[in-house]
Amino acid sequence: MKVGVIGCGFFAQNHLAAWQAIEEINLVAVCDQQKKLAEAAKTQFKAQQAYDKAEEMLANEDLDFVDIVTTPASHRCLVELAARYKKHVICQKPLAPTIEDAKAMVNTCQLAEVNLMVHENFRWQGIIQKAKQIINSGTIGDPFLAQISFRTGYNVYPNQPYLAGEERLVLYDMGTHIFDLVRFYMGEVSSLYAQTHQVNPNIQGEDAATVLLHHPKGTSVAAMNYVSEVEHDEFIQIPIRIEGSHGSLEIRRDYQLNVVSNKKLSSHYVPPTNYSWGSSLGGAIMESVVNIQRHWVECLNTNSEPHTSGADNLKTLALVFGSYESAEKNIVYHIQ
Ligand code: NAD
Ligand code: 89V
Repeated sequence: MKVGVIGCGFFAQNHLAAWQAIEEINLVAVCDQQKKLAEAAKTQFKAQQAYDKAEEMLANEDLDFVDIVTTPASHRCLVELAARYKKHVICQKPLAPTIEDAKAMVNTCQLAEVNLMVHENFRWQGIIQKAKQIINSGTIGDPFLAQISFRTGYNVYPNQPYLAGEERLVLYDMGTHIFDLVRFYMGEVSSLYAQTHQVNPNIQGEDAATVLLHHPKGTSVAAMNYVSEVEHDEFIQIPIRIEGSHGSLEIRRDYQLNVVSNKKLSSHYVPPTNYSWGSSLGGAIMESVVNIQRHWVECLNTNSEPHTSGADNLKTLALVFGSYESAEKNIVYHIQ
């Protein structure tokens, strides 16, 4: 399968390394409006061509799909460009700055009959998948409470300077991941209540948020921030605790997954698969990127819908934008 990658900045290094490792993939072209980044990616990841204009790449190359790893403001025009060229398309999270943009993108891809997957990688970490398998096996019974958090003092701004200027920060950048996990484990949400704070005075947006989410048969508590100074900073692991009618499970630091069922404890050590090239964000991220990109290849081979298709991701984005509305108006927000 022939891929062209658009955006060769910070996070694209992980996509590119993963494409290089997937046997079925031929990295035909890379594109970045900063030509030197495209040239560097071409050399490092052995692509055949480098471009600084996405349309030129699409017009010149015979691609099976494009992979968009730019920041969100450009996502809509690039996804719609790919759809115009009838290319299947992967797009990084957050899919778009507004729900209207996101719906339009999903609609355009449906009309063009191309697949759209949001590169929502967190659920593809091995330990997160293992916890899901345990829940599906019925070991802890029916889940009624989930606590999912991402609270870190890790300085995200040197790698991603644009985050400091975002008027909407942690719910938008990190909430997309956390709400996807909420839906993955607990199903759809009927209403939510959110509170946000800006703790760091040197940035534009909210950097701390806590959200209570109501499901038809349970509750989730999602907490996220980019400011907590704690003894064990778990960046980029995600502590999760899920309680069910017959037991509970907990993802703890150092890749420990503890399960209590019928009063018995079993402990599993689920470290990420270690890829030789690594990732500046850690092994769990690299593993999740390889896994989601393999999933995409399998979906194209079997003509099936990716788990985090554009249409699926609209439900995650509804929680992101609903949380902002809840926090701004101090109301319970009901999901339509
Ligand atoms: P970045 O700014 O480092 O890289 C984006 C690149 O896209 C830049 O080099 C820019 O020149 C290029 N670009 C922008 N518009 C373009 C266009 N129209 N045509 C060609 N090139 C264009 O940003 P980043 O930190 O790599 O973030 C990219 C995306 O990845 C964001 O959506 C971000 O949320 C996401 N991200 C995800 C994770 C994760 O763990 N899943 C981590 C970091 C970033
Ligand atoms: O996942 C992300 O989008 C990143 C980070 C994990 C650092 O928040 O912005």
